[in-house]
Amino acid sequence: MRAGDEGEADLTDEATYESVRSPSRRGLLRLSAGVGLTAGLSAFGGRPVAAATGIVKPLPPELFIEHGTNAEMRWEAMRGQGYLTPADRFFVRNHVATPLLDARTWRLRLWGTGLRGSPAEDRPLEFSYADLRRFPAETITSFIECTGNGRGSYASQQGQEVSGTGWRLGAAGVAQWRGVRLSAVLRRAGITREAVDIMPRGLDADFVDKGENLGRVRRPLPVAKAMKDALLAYEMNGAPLPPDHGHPVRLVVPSWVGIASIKWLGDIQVADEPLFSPWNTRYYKLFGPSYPEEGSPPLTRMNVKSAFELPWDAVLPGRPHVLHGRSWSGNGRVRRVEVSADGGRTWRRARLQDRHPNPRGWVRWELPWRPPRPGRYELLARATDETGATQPATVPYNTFGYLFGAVVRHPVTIA
Ligand SMILES: Nc1nc2c(c(=O)[nH]1)N[C@H]1C(S)=C(S)[C@@H](COP(=O)(O)O)O[C@H]1N2
Ligand SMILES: [Mo]
Repeated sequence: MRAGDEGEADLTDEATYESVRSPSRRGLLRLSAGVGLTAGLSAFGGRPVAAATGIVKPLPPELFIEHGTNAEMRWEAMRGQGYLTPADRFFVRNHVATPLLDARTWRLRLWGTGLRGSPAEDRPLEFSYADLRRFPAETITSFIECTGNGRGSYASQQGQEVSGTGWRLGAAGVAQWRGVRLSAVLRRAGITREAVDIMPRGLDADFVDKGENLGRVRRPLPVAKAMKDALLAYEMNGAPLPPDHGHPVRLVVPSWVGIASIKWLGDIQVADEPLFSPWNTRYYKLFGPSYPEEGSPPLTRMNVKSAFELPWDAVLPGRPHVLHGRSWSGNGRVRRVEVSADGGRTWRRARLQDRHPNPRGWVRWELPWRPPRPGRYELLARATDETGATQPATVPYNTFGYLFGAVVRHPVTIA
């Protein structure tokens, strides 16, 4: 595969072409000033289709639930799939619209006081896409999960009103990511011992929250995590990164809150002092009566979660079933999954299908179930990870509804 050719392969696909949306085009026009742009309008015939989401890929209703600029995967779409979440059904979480960038003119810019010689923002070190592809490649399998995944359950299970997208559990997916270790690029760029934080920033348009322009999406990451296992990814599941997932290059920060995995990466500030942005001060911290006035520390690892590969409010025939699901944790491997079909009175151990689960991915599980009689049921799944962390019955409220790690009560009807 030749560097630089990849983006076009996706974008000439008829379905993708048809679904290109006007908000994306706005992002594209805005970026045409300084940053590498796609063949752009010509690649799309100059007449992108208007739509509300700003997402490029098709969002068929059997695979997705749309939430404004975001799209959640329906969990039944994982039934019969292998270990990985195919890109066509991987959730999309966009603060603004997907920009269309051209790998051929794209550059990654590194600057700041944590690099030798302290290159200034307007005189950065630059790496082209081809430069990155010349580094040794590495492949990792890792989940990306939105910090607010499961948020809808604060209202539906705990009666609490929280702000943000009311996701069920479909704001998570596992993919195989191929790219370059961030540590290799930071070393090549001359990272110093004094460096403490990096701040990766996306090339999507400025994020405006209730009229206030907060600039481009960017979130500080401690150098220790950056050097440990973060990846500059240019492929997802063996294909070039699709536009909605960060084409041409995104960061993948395994096990951490999804906001750390900055898409459409444009530049990285490397600093010898702590860095701040709204995404580690105002958002992605826990606020509320259970937390300090200034909020919890910025969130890092995701918590333990489980999901059934069933439609929400599924209607199932009254014969025996095999229930399928997946569980994952930002702390490492899931060791045990229990399922209850009687509201949590009795629990049965599910069979784990992945013998040596990937600590950064999920584990698939199954359990036979014979529904006793027709009617409404709530199916519960509770996972425990290798650190002993498990899913409680309830979680403390926080204003943004982050990290809903409690057992989710999945409604089904037996006909
Ligand atoms: N540049 C940029 N990067 C971003 C975002 C964004 O809006 N802009 N959203 C973040 C959030 S909140 C999440 S959960 C993940 C979602 O990744 P996905 O859309 O590939 O599933 O991307 C993160 N990276
Ligand atoms: Mo997110």
